[in-house]
Amino acid sequence: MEKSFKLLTMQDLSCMGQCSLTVALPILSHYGIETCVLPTAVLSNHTMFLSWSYLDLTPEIHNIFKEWEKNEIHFNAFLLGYLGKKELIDVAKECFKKFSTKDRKIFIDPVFADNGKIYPGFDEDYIIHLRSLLQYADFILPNVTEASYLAGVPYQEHHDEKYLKKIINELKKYTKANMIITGVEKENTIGEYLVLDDKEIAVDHIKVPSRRHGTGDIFSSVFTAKYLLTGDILLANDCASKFVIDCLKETSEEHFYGVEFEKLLLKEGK
Ligand code: PXL
Repeated sequence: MEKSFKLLTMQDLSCMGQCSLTVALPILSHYGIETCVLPTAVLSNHTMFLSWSYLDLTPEIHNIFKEWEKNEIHFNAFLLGYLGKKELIDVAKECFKKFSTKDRKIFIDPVFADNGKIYPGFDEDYIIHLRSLLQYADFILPNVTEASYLAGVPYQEHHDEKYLKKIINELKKYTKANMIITGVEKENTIGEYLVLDDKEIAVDHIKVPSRRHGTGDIFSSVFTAKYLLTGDILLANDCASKFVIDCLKETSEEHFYGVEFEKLLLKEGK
């Protein structure tokens, strides 16, 4: 990584709930990556709680862009997470166009669904729009549900190879990016399906019997950091999945809304 390497992460700021920016910022910084933020909205808490407040920051983003242009600011990498609003997909395209260095890397985690279901506030129109963003990515990091919806293949609980191949064939119509499909479940394992330039690899881990919100955000942050530091996709995937699994093991049952990742981050080397 060059000396003044800067990453921009664009996602919401949920004041409470251990997701999006409150996860990406500490993790990327831990790995020594200068992390700039483009907060798309401020929420009281994430949308898996019963209720939440939402302040849309899209109007302010236009002011931020004007100043960045004046100050000739550019970013070497971008990590996109939860956007939540169709207009922000166009804003992301504008952001890549105006503020990318020549050799920029773009990581897109198309956060909008999990466990076969779309999160509150998203619809088919959002997904159609999101497809048009995938062409900009070097890496996409959807979970199986998001990959299914983006591909237009009906979600099925059984994540067999035939189903995954169907999804991948459809996704290839929208992007040339490497794909890291997370949360691929088999009988006793959970893992990732990696679609790289020259090969496809299934990586399996022993299932941890707990689920929490925010694990996808942790995965994409560790993956991005490790890939930028090493250029090794398999290593980045192994580190990200191991970190998520270790965090889940450390998270107490009462901690229902997210993952207790902070103490583990202290122990994590570079
Ligand atoms: O963890 C993904 C995420 C990010 N941001 C918000 C969310 C969620 C998942 O529910 O609601 C606001």
